[in-house]
Amino acid sequence: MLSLVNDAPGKLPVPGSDVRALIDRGLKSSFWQLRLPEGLERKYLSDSIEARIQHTQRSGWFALFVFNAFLVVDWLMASDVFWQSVLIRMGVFSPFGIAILLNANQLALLGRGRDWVNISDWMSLLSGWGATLSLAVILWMSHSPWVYYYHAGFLVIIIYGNLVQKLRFPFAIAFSVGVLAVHGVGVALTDNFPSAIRVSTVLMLLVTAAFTLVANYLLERATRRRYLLAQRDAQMVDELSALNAQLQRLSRSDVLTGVANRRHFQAHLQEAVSRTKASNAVLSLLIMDVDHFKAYNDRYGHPAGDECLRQVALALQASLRHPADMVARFGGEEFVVVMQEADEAAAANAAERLRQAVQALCMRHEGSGCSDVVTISVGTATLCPRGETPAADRLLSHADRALYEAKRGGRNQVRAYRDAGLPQAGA
Ligand code: GH3
Ligand code: MG
Ligand code: MG
Repeated sequence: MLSLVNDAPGKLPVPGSDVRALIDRGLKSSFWQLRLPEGLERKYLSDSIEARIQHTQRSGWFALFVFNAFLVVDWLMASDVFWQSVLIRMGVFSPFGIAILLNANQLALLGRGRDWVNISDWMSLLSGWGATLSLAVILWMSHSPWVYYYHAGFLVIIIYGNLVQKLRFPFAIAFSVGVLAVHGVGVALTDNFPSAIRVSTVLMLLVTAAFTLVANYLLERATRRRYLLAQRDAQMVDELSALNAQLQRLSRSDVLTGVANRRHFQAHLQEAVSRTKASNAVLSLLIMDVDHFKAYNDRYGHPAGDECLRQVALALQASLRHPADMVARFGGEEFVVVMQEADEAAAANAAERLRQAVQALCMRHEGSGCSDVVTISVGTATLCPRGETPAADRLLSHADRALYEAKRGGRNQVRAYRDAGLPQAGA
């Protein structure tokens, strides 16, 4: 199931809130609402932080390379301050950028899960501003006649921050405003800035900032929606598998008693028999039938009969010792137990224990011809790996024959089917 997280690694479900409803609310939110519903927002930030750090690092190394490659442009357009540019780009900004990129993971962990105070975003923002300031200082120092055209470099920086680095929208706004401000101050401080170039670069920068911010918003919104859809899918898969598991459980258990039903028993027996044959082991099957149950129903009524069957099933279940042994309702008032790796002696012991357990329930049965309480008769059969097929059916009919003998012998007793011939008295 999807759960909502505050801070990784702890997962905290939001009390009283239904995650599916939160996801649907997020998907239906208005165009202007970027933030996901409370709780989901934190989970989104927490889930996406690793991918964001990775993206920041990849695009950061690429940007650092481009930033230094712009020395070529410095050489062409601001050659009078070329060596200062080398110092600023390679000696000041690059070590700062490299240190951040190498430690991005550790730095990001500091701000993990704390929403806006996300170190990874702050680092990207500060690096972007750092690059902006570097360019501004180079332009401010240079007296080259081409330097006015070099203001187009701010466009590159804005496009990088808003579209390549994909700063989160609030950070993208702060970043764009910062670049515009630095550029504005730079233009104001530059003497004799030709007004045609000044107006056009300011306008171009403004429009570029506006367009890239719109694109940034749309990108972030699409990313968040994709996240919500993926969460909804995961949630649905979880719900379906839970339902499926529940259905499987239901399809395998008996409605009245809760123990395994006949279908499950048959599959289980087939499987157990195959395994037993393959491993040369032994397997025993016990069939139990409540004695004079028709009379019980007649005397105490059908609902009491149902309750009696429930109690018998519980007693049988509780009396099994090995976790792999399985009790199932075979039908009506008949139960079966599959005992893996149990030889004839173990089966006889278990059968007697089950018989006593039912008797010990002390459920009054005045109509019984063999006791004054509810009792069962048990027939057992053991499969030794001698390889005749179909073994499961044979085992069942053997156990049934032994049960028949137990009934014939007076009920409330155990009989075992012996391979050599006729059933004999059990334990
Ligand atoms: P025996 O000792 O030979 O086994 O006699 P019996 O009366 O137990 O056997 P019989 O086959 O004559 O009767 C079984 C009865 O079990 C008849 C049927 O009404 C009852 N029965 C079968 N399934 C259920 C059930 O789900 N609930 C209840 N209350 N009775 C059931
Ligand atoms: Mg019966
Ligand atoms: Mg019966």
